[in-house]
Order: sequence, then C-alpha cells, then structure tokens
Amino acid sequence: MSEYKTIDVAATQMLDKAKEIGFLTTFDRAKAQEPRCTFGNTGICCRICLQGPCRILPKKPGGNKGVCGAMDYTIVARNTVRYIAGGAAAHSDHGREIAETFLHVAEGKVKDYKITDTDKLMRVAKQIGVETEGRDIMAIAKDVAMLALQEFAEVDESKELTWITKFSNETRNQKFRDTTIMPSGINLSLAKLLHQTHIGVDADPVNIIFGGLKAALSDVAGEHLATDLSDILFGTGVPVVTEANLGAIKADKVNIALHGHNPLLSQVVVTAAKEMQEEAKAAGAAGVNLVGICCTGNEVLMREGVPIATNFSTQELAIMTGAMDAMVVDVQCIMPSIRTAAECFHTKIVTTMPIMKIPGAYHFAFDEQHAMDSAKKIIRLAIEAFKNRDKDKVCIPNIRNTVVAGFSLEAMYNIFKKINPESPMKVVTDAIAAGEIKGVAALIGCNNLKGTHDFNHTTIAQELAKNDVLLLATGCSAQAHALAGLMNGEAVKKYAGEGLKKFHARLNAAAGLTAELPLMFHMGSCVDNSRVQDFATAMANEMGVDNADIPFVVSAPEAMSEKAVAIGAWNVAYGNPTHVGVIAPTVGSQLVNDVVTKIAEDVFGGFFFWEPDAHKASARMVEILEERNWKNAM
Ligand code: BF8
Ligand code: SF4
Repeated sequence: MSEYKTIDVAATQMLDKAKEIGFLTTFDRAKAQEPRCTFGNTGICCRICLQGPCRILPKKPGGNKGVCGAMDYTIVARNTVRYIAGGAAAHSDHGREIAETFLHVAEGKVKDYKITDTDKLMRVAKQIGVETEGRDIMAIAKDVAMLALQEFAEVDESKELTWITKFSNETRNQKFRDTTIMPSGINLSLAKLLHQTHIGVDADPVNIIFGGLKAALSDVAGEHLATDLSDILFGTGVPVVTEANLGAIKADKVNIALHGHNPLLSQVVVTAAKEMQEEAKAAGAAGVNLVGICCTGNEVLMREGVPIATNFSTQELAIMTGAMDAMVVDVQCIMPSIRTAAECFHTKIVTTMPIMKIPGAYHFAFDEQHAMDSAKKIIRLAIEAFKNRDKDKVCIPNIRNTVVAGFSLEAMYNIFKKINPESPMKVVTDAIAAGEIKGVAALIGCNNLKGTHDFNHTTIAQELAKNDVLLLATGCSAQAHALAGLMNGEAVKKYAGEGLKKFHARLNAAAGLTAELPLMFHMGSCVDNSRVQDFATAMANEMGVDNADIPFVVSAPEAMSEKAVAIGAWNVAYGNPTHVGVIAPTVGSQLVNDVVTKIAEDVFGGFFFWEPDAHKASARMVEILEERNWKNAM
C-alpha cells in the first residue's frame, strides 16, 4: 500500500513528484484538515443566521438548542436539505443552459450547433407530449425546448414537472403526489426550500426533509432534460473503445484536458481539435490529444471516445505530468488549486463560464454564438504553451487501461434487443428470475479523501461482481473503474461470478461488437444518473412491480458533492436502497438519521445506509438484493 491515500499507481507516482517539487496537493490538504470538528462532522453546527455558528452543547444550560431555539433535528435537517438545494441548482442550471442553446438551435440562431440525433428528438417529443406527426423537425425541437425551459419557470403549484411525470411510472408518480413532494417548477422548489430553511421558518424535521425531497425531484428533471437535450444536440452514446489513466497523456502531442460538467463548449473543442491537427504539427507536436477529467470527461468519452485522464481527487496530478498544455474547465468539481499546480509548469488553465473563474487563470467566456472561435483560440493557446514545455519536467506514468464505454440506455437496449427484440429489458429481468444474476447495482458519485481515493469504488465493484450483480456506473465512480482497468472484458474474466460471466457471454455473443463488453456499463456523467433511473424504472415496468420491489441498489462509495446528496435523496424517493461510503452529517440527530435510514423505507421503499467499510457495504448490498420483494410482488 502506498504512503498516499490512493490505490492508483499513476497517482502515486505523481504524488511522489509533487512531493519532490514541494507542491502540496489535495491529499496533503485533506491531512491538514484532520481532526475534523465533531459539530460540523455530525451536522449539528448551524450557520444559517449571523447569530451563529450555533452548536448543540447538551451539557450547558440552554446549550441544547441554537440561540433561536432550533433543536438538533431542525439544524441537521436544514443542513442536509441545503446540500440538496445546492446540488439540484448545479445540475439544473447545467440543464437550463443546454435548453437555452437547444432553443436557439431550433430557432436557427446559432451556427456551431445542430440537431444530431433526430430519432432521440422524436422519442423525447413523443414522451413529453409534443405533437410530431407531419411536423418540421425544428418546430418539434422548439416545442421541446420551450417545455424544457418551462420546467424552470413554472410557478403554478398545481402543475407537475413534465420530466418527472412522463419518465416515471404511475405508481411512483402517485407516491410523489401522496407525499406532497411532486414539484411543479424547478426554480420554485429550490427557492421554496431556501425559504423553508431560513431562520425561524420550518422547525419540523420531517417537513423539512419532504421539502428537500421535492427539490431532489427537481434535480431529476434538471438532470434528465440535460441528458436528453445533450444527446439530441451531440449524439447519444454508442459503445466506444478507448483508454484511461494518466498514460493517456501523450509526450509528443499537445495535451488538452477537458474538465468540469457542461458539454456545450467541450464538445465543440473536440470538433475543433479534429480540424487543427495540422496546426499542432506545424508547432512540432504529433497532433492534438484531448483527455477528460470528471463529468465533462465522461460526456466526451460517451460520445467521442475521448480517453479519461483521471477523476476528481487526482485532477491536480494530471498537471504534475509536466505534459498538460492546457486544462479547459467549465463548472463544478474543479479544484481552484489547479491554477497553483499549473504555476509549477507551463500549463494554461482556461476557465470558460461566467460563474466560474479562478484568479490568475485565462478566461475565454463561453458564448454560444462564437463557440467554435473560442474552441479554436483555446487550442491555439495550448499549442503556444506546448512550445514552452520544459521536456525535462515531463514525466508521464506509463499506465493506461482499456475502456469500453458509451452505454446510453439506447446502446444497452440495442444489445438486449438482439436477444429479445420485443422486450429488451426482459433480458435482464429473466436473468434475475433464473438466478443467474442477483440484481443490478449502480455505482455512482465522487471521490472523498476522508477515505482512500478509489479504494471503495473498486473494492465494491469487485465484490458485487463476484456475487453476480450486474453493474452500471456513472460519474467519478465510472472513472475510478476505468482507471483501475475494471471497465473492459478482461475484468469480467477476472472478477465476475459464474452467473454474471454467463450473462455477459450471452450478451457478447449477441452484441457482435469488436470489443468484449466490460465488467460494468458506463452510462455517463452524473446528470446521466437519469439514464440509470430509467433503467430501474424499465426493470420495474418489465417485472410488473413497484420500483421499491426490484432487486436494484445504488452505491456512492466515496460521495462528496452537494450534487451527490441530491442524487442520493431522489434515489431514496424512487425506492432505491442507497449506500453512502462516508458517514453522513445526519448522525448528529438520531431522529433525522432514523428518518433517512429507516422510516424512509416505510414511506418510499428506498433508504440510505452509511457504511465506510467497502467489504461490509458490499455484503449488505448483496443481502438487500436478496431481500427485495419482487418475487412476492410479481
Ligand atoms: O458530477 S462524481 S466529484 S465530477 S459530483 Fe464531481 Fe462527484 Fe465527480 Fe461529476 Ni458527480
Ligand atoms: Fe443559531 Fe438559529 Fe441562527 Fe442557526 S438559525 S445560527 S441555530 S440562531
């Protein structure tokens, strides 16, 4: 085991290099933060008003409540749902930006974007109730865009979010109505939640949590429409073979990392890079090489086969290779410290969104009217930087693993349909009914340096595979598996149990792809957890049972961001048992902790459980899959 908290060999090499040059990474900073404050760690520190921070100090007279009288349960509930508000705002604003550009494409106002996947446009239009018969594509697209934007603007509380009701089954929709968590407008539910959790508004923890769940469902709508509209604009993922880990950075090429979440600019950078290979060659490079980090990386991996450099916790280390000429970032999960790391080298950090700047970084404001111009300018900046690269400082770990990715739900259906053309999802549910596989697990979410980078992700994947659990993955979890060499056919041979091996063999025989199917199916970025939920809903529909009865579990083995909290919360509302590999800051209130880990199951069928130990967590997940009620409910 390395002296660093990572299992990634390439990362270990780069951490050695960081140490050598005296650069303190996120791994050092995580250490410096220990020991953590118990109040913050358990959720009983309130900073909602300026009288705070108030902590729960039960031994002091008057100390068992905040200055305003808020009890531990109110404070913990408020803190928790404010994470959801932050996460849902981030996902949804990403979705809204795509929808705005989508509208302008439909109106013929932008030249650098077009409708790429008309089949998906038709499917989405039909699903959300837009008339398609005999109509012009652009008119249909415009109606879809207007409906998407209306999801944000709706203030009539009697309305329901289209992207929830039309993509969930009726049982779940009714559950959302009965529990008063069906949102009407995305912005409205987020604003309401911030209002609800202002000082002196809601003190009832259960009511606060339900407000949080309503915001979490808004997050689903934001994610789902982001996925749908991105697919229509840029194409829906099909299986691709590429590679992952820092070895994807090439010493002889101009290397540009695409990092963040929103594909609007990065997708155009991919197109521009194809056109600008000669310019790079004229500068003495062998061409332009794009690599991805975090979810922007996942977006361009799914659609364009761009290799993965690394994931969240190790983003600074891509710069430590000394061969990263530019890192282009948009929004979310970008460490401000990449700029400091870049100062040790020739690397240019380019921010691109008006709400995301880093002091000292270049800023090329993204503007949909000039997306291609910006993309080309960025690539030229990288080419210039390449000329100043100090070859003596270049040290790229010789580590790269084959990755088979690109599994949109459509891509998976295309494979399943070769076995069962009428009912593709029956391929999965039949294998479950036959006992060949135990169920399905979605491995999602971030890195969190409270634990060891990528250890929980990869351990849980291996344990579940051994137990014949079919694996789906998104976000940094998917990247962890890719970096570690688990996202290819070899990994099936190494780690899958006998049943899962048979299942994969049948799919492989039918799929007729040039590469063998991987141990887990990479379904995309974190907004693409919408694809994962569609998978689960299709399973429930196929089995003819409620979502809460299907053998389906979710795990965020190293959850970190507010978005992960939002995703976890809606998974619970959808009936999914949801493992989180860090102890959540709900434990400061027994009541709130019991609501989200126990009572939630009575109401929604889904629940959270916190388990930092990867082996124990996997064992519990297998147990849960075996306990699920589908056999009795069918
Ligand atoms: O949206 S998994 S660290 S990169 S938040 Fe961020 Fe977490 Fe990675 Fe993607 Ni998702
Ligand atoms: Fe303290 Fe209440 Fe203000 Fe929170 S809202 S900081 S508990 S006074």
